[in-house]
Amino acid sequence: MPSEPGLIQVFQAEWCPYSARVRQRLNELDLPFVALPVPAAKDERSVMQERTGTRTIPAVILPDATVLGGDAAEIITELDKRFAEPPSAQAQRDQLAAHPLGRIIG
Ligand SMILES: N[C@@H](CCC(=O)N[C@@H](CS)C(=O)NCC(=O)O)C(=O)O
Repeated sequence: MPSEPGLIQVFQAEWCPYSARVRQRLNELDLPFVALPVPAAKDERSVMQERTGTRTIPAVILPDATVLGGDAAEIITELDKRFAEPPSAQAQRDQLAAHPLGRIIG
């Protein structure tokens, strides 16, 4: 699994709606990130465990090595403390709401 110390790293999976919430917020905040796939089976997430201290996705490592874990809502709260929302964020939410295949997560 690659390490990208200069970028925000997100341990996540496409099938995980909590991961989608965090990726959505990172996009709204206009923050580039690396999405790191994890095995579907929790007991196979040993690399994630070593790097973040947890096997529950999503978990985020910031460029300063801070690990954000816990509930997706808690991760988003911590992101919002650190990064200001740009004006473009609302336009992204509007696009999602207007999209015929759009969905509301969480
Ligand atoms: N309460 C957590 C739930 C996260 C969660 O259930 N993640 C699942 C995948 S969608 C997982 O990693 N489960 C393994 C585990 O039991 O920790 C949140 O709000 O983010």
